[in-house]
Amino acid sequence: MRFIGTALVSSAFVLGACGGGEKKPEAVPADQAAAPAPAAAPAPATPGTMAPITGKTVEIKMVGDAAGYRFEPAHVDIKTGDAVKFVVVSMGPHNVAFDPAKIPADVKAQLDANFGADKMAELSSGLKMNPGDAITISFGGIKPGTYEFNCTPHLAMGMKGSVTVK
Ligand SMILES: [Cu+2]
Repeated sequence: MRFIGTALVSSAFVLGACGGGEKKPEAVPADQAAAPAPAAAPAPATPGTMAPITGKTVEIKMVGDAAGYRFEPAHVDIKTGDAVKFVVVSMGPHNVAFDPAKIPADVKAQLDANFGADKMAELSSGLKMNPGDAITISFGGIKPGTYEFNCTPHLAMGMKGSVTVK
């Protein structure tokens, strides 16, 4: 009769050996959970967006006659935010084009955008044929400097001008 007790004790040790597989989810540290994504810095004026005209608009005539082809006046002084309106008077087609090689890198994109709907190529307007047709270029967002322009069809005949932004 004394062997019965030994058999019961042996079988009890089989249980309880497993149960280590369960993993607790790692706790998220409180400072990480609460911190929002860093706010984006305020965007600079979007490249490609025309800067509005906030000042005056000065007029330059585009003329062709017996004396030749020219902008009248061939030079104007303006301020940042002013605009220049180029108006066909005679002997079109005329246009307004800045030489990309002569425009500072930090001016180019904004000046290009400032052609607005008149832009046909980089820093260049479309051709205007008839008296009264006009191209208005905003100088909003353009830093002080002198910017030379020309009329593409009449460049070889000396139709050039410049704008100084003060
Ligand atoms: Cu011209």
